[in-house]
Amino acid sequence: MSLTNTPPTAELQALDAAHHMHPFTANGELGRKGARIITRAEGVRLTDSDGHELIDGMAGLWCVNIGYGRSELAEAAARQMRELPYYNTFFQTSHVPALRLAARLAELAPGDLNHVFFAGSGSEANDTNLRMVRHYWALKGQPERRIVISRRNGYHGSSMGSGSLGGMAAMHAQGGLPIPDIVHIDQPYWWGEGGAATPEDFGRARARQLEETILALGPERVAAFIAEPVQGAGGVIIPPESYWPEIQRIVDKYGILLIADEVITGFGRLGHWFGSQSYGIRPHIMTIAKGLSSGYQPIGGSIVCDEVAATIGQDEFNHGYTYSGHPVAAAVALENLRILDEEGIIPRVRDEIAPYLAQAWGALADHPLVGEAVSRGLMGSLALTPDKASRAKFAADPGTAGYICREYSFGNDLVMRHVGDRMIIAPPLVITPTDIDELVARARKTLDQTWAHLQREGMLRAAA
Ligand code: PXG
Repeated sequence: MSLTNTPPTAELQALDAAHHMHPFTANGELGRKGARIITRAEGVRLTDSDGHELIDGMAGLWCVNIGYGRSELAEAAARQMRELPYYNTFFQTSHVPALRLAARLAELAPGDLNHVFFAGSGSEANDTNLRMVRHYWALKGQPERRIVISRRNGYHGSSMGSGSLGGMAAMHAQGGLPIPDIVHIDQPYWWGEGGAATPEDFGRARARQLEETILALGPERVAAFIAEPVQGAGGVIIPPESYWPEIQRIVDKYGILLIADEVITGFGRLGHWFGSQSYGIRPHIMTIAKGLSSGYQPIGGSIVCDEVAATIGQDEFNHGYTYSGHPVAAAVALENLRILDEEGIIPRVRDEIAPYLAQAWGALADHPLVGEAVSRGLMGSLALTPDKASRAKFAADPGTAGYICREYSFGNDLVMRHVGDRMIIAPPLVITPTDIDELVARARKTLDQTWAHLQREGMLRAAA
């Protein structure tokens, strides 16, 4: 039964398979299987073309912070389209939505992060950051400071620059990435890589790789370090508490710029406006996108500190996008920020919803398939393992068990993603305790089915 007036699913899938190239997808295989077609959404729930209702455990792609169906944002967009649908901010012009949004972001951002360079996405914003930090050092008379240090299994976008900043091996394997002068260090992933060390010792050791790398390269060649406060696309990797204070110490000691990629952690996901506030990090630049507009419009940007902005402002910065500060996107973002603020969504996440999720999601750790069940704010993950005690990986190729689990999850009307053999969630911030109970119940059923499947297929074996 279709709840909408859309054509039958098979017809839509055939059109999709014939003409639509999906991102991060083996399109031939998807074409044979047929994509799930999402037609409507409200609150934390999606409806597909067959009328199934799913809980969206991923807030779209980590972005629909205020939930679906907020007509105020549609009205803000329509109003702005009638008044001024487009104008640019190049060549000595400005417009009201962009300047108001910049001013609002300066108000919300911590410290002296008072200046905003707009982009259309997180990838574009990180490309801006890469050029901005190198140009900053050139203007400071240190043009040899070009290297940006980032992390393996970090994610910063999909363009040549941002994909190079990211540390995704599968991305680097295609199309000639990374570009020069980007150096990757290891991630603070204790469960997967910490061995016998305590989480705290391991977190400190991984942070000290930054110092070792700066010293090996020569501090005079290092421009910046970029990292996500909590790695999202890498599998919701929550760093040990020792990690960020040590990173901050090192960044301060060598005077390099710190870029916090807040594309996922910004706008309430960790119970503060920005993840940096949750960890006490003091970045010089923050990358933003996604939750800035709750995904209702494509918009991103860089929030830049006084000193970097003043230095960049000495010269013409030869950089910008047609849609930098797009008026419709900016108007929608402003309305989204108003709702986040006036409805007290972020303090509710911090004081009520995140602790509730931590307890309900954390309880999945008793499942035989689950090595750890962790969350921070409204980002959560499970490590699937054939042997909890030894934190073992599966003998099967990485991601095989995770993919099976994801398929059961979709079958149970829960959008839960897999990254390798980690299962991840990042629901809309407006999720209620009742919805969380439902989400966790579906996740548990999914784990039971996955465990039975793996047992049946003889796949509960640890890698040698
Ligand atoms: N930084 C971070 C931390 C991100 O998570 C980007 C930058 C790039 O943003 P744009 O708007 O250019 O996509 C992201 C995006 C996944 C997945 O598989 C995650 C993202 C994008 C696509 C897929 O979890 N994050």
